[in-house]
Amino acid sequence: MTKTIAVTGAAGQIGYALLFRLAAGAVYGDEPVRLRLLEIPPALPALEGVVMELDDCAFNTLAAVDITDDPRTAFDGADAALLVGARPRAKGMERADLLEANGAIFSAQGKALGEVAGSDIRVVVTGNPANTNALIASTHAPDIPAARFTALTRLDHNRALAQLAARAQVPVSTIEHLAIWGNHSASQYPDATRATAGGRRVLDIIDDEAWVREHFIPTVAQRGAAIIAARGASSAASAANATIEHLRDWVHGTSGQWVSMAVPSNGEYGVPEGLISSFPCTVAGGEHRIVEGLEIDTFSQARIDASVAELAEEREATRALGLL
Ligand code: NAX
Repeated sequence: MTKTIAVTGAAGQIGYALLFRLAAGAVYGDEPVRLRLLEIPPALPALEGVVMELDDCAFNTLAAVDITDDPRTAFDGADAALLVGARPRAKGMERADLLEANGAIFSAQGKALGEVAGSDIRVVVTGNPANTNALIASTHAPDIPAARFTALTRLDHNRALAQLAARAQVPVSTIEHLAIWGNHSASQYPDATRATAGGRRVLDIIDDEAWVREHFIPTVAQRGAAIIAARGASSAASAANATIEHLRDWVHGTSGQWVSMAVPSNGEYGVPEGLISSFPCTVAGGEHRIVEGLEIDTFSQARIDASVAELAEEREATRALGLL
């Protein structure tokens, strides 16, 4: 059966790296996909050009492409919604201004999702501030279970995997039990304490405690800024890749492997209920589950608490603006 994937901000740079892979079957394999692309009116002409290129790929798996500036049209009957488009922080913009601008976008999109999305909808928010944008959208779609709203920390997870694999000189594919906790921001906590490669503890292989605190954690947390400095533009292909992996694993499952996803807290690990925070998760039967019962050391708990405090502040600021 044809799967409908809605993508917002489709004419942007992540959109350009995302759409061709979605059309080629990166999430649903051989099942045909219909892409519903949402943009603001000034970006629709550019989006038409992207659609011409999609046509010119003649993908066997691409059943249809529709473009629109109306969220209700974009989300109608959607199986998945990738919310990539967001208002970037402009010069001189305060955090409250940013939250307000994005709050307007994500409350309208949440409402539209609640009204018209398919009954099995899965929402992945990539647009920043991703965790809080997901919370705003979820709040405005009370008829969709909160667990169907998630935010992207898979890019942070993949960045951490790459750093660990390079330092331990092991293939990326052998590393398990890595986790990103908290907010998709510089306060996030990339946690390698339980990571293993081929059954061995990665930190034992690396055998350099200072490296974790002085190199690994800041490199992962600041990677987005390093890419902007080098490329003159923010991460796009890697963000698109992570968005696809997040949705693909949510649909198909992780066979017991941990992945990092920002999902609504039920109070796990001291994260206040309702905050959309990153946790180690597994997916089975189309449902994500937070990995429970882990013993968290003092250093890790302090780092988790600090990132979660930032999320709680964003929630308060959003409430103060009347967006929740
Ligand atoms: P671009 O500025 O290239 O594209 C964003 C697109 O969104 C634009 O075409 C714009 O017209 C559109 N847009 C704005 N408001 C919209 C609305 N109300 N409805 C539909 N479309 C709308 O940004 P890009 O580099 O593609 O990044 C998109 C978002 O991803 C940004 O918020 C960015 O901060 C965020 N990122 C998140 C990452 C993550 O790991 N969670 C990593 C990469 C990226 O920084």
